Amino acid sequence: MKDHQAHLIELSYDNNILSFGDFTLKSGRKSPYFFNSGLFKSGDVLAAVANSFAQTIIDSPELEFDIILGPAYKGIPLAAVTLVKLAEKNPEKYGALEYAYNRKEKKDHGEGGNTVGGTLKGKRVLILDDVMTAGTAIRESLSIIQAEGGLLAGVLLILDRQERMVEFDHSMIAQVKKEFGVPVISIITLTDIVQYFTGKLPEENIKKIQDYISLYKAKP
Ligand code: OMP
Repeated sequence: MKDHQAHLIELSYDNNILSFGDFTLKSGRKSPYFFNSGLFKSGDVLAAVANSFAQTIIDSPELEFDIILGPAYKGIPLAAVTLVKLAEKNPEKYGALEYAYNRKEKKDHGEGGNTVGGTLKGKRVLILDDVMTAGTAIRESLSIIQAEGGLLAGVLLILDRQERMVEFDHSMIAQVKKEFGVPVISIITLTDIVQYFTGKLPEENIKKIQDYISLYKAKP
């Protein structure tokens, strides 16, 4: 595990972003852990996540894109801080990179359209989002790109929970790769979380996660 990944896991745990307990997910699954990016609310945490996203982009040359889409709501600040960090790290390459986000509600006056920021039309779009479980959120982002005439270039996430979709045995990652042939990359995975906390958390917490994994883990 790279330093920035371990740092992000540690900081997330310290700030209750990553917590262990009993949670009900969007998919209806009962999970023994939850990652709440709604709690990225202080400068040091946002700086760490921005750094991890930017570093992951720099370390992943297979991500070839023209614009970043930060889906509303949680993806919006994540995309914005990542752009700032990329421009800081490599102003020549990333200084003019743009981002866009969608509106949750339709707008028929003013600037019009359902996205704000750079235009997606004809561009290779990188989706940047927080967590993937059963893949519903990503599907919504894919339909935004399609509606705006963009092309999917890849997906970049903070956490891949490595779970199967509701209707299939495989993950949304496998589905996106099959349908679009583009990379889906995450800063951390559930495997990283288990590795990081083994020996640090009570055995009982790790056991609950292992049981959860055997119920919902995606088939390769
Ligand atoms: P899927 O749409 O099933 O892939 O779930 C991903 C979404 O669920 C995220 O965008 C969050 O809104 C929410 N979520 C989390 O934020 N953290 C988690 O650990 C798990 C979920 C979830 O509900 O599955």
